[in-house]
Amino acid sequence: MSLKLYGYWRSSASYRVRIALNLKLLEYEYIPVHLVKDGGQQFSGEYVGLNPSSLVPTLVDDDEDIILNQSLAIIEYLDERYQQGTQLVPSHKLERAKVRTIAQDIACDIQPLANLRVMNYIGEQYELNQQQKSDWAQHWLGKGLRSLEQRLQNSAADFCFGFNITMADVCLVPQVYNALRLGMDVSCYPAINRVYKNCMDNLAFEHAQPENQDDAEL
Ligand SMILES: N[C@@H](CCC(=O)N[C@@H](CS)C(=O)NCC(=O)O)C(=O)O
Repeated sequence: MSLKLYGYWRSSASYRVRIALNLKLLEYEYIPVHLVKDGGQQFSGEYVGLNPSSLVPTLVDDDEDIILNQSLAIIEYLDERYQQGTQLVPSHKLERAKVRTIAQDIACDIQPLANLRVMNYIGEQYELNQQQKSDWAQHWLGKGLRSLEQRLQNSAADFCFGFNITMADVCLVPQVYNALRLGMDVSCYPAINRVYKNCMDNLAFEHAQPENQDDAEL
């Protein structure tokens, strides 16, 4: 198989790429990288050779001899290289810019603040307990979801942008998954909630769910 995805079942950035691969109808080999076991397999020499950032996901496309990190770059690469399946990034420049805005709101401004290495650092450095770390994550996630909800008022119907699935939805779903994992109530964000539910009715999203991965620990 020419496409290999290094990821972790609960990683929201890996989850984004799994959804995109499914929507593009692409087969791939999934190679789990356990973010906690053995002190974190993302720090192993073999993985660092592929991705010096020690973060998942990493996509390898043997056909093109390319190794990519950054979920948004991977998703755009897949969308441009493969015409099949759902078009994730619109061709029209204004629509494309809007889709990238929402995707980056999530991937650049929301998700990184509650990343494992950040949570570990604030926990150790400032001696925070589990509840305090969770409060931190919920604070930033709540702020992000509130602004996202406001933005979606102008664009969302069934999905973030009207009636077509885009990269924005691919990013939204894993972020909502994280919020639910933290016990947050997302029903107070009606547009986000509606889009999330519509996406979860789609098999491409369902099959990409963390609990449906081979490395899931249930
Ligand atoms: N901006 C990166 C973020 C990647 C990222 O933060 N990955 C997390 C999992 S969602 C990770 O590998 N964390 C491991 C760690 O913090 O040590 C992307 O979108 O791919």
